[in-house]
Amino acid sequence: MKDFRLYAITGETFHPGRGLVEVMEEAIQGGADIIQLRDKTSSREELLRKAKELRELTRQYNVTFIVNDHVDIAMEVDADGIHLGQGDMALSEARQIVGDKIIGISTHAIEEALLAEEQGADYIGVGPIYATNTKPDAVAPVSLSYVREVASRISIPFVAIGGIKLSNVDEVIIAGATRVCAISEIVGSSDVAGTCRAFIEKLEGSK
Ligand code: TZP
Ligand code: MG
Repeated sequence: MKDFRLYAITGETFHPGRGLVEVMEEAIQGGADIIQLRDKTSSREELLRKAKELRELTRQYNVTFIVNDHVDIAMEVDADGIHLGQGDMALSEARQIVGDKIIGISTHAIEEALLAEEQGADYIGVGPIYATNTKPDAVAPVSLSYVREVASRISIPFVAIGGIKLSNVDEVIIAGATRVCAISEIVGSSDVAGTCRAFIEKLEGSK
C-alpha cells in the first residue's frame, strides 16, 4: 500500500453544523493521507451516499480511502480498502472478497498484531493508546510499551490510535510510532487543516 503518516477518521458528532466532505477536505489539505469513513449510526443508504462522496473527494486529492466495517460498501464505491476490528469479519474471509485492496486490522496486544501480520493484513491499528470517549466500547488503554513492542517486532505499517492529541503525540512518536490516527483532535478542531499540519510537523521531526 501507499505509505502514510496521518490517518484521519470521520467523526461527524465532533463538527455539528459543518459538512462531512468540507471537514475531511480540510484534513486532506492539512496533510492527512488516509481518510476512513467510520459511522456506527447511519442507515446503509446514508452510508453509501457518504462513501460515494468521500471516494470522489479522495480521488480528487489522490488520497487513500478506507471504509470501516462495511466490506460491501467498500466494494460498491471502489474504496482502496477496509478496516476491521477483532470482532468483525475474519481477515481470511475479507481477503476473498476484497482481493488486493487494503485490509487494516485493529490490535490491542502483540499476539493480535503478530496474527494479523501473518494472515496478510496490510497495516494494523495499535491502541487505544489513551482513554477516549470517541469509542465507548474500546478496550482499556494499551501502554506505550505495546507501541515499542510493535515497533520492534512487526514489519507491516502500524498506526497508533486512541486519545491522541497534539499535546501527547510526542511520547507516542518517541515510543516508535511513525504514523498516527486521530478522530476528535482533528475533526473537532476549529482549525482542521492547521491541526493536521501540526501533527505532520511532529511526525516529520521524528525521522
Ligand atoms: N479505535 C480505537 S480508539 C478509537 C478507535 C476508532 C477512537 C479514536 O478517537 P479519538 O477521538 O482520536 O480518541
Ligand atoms: Mg469494526
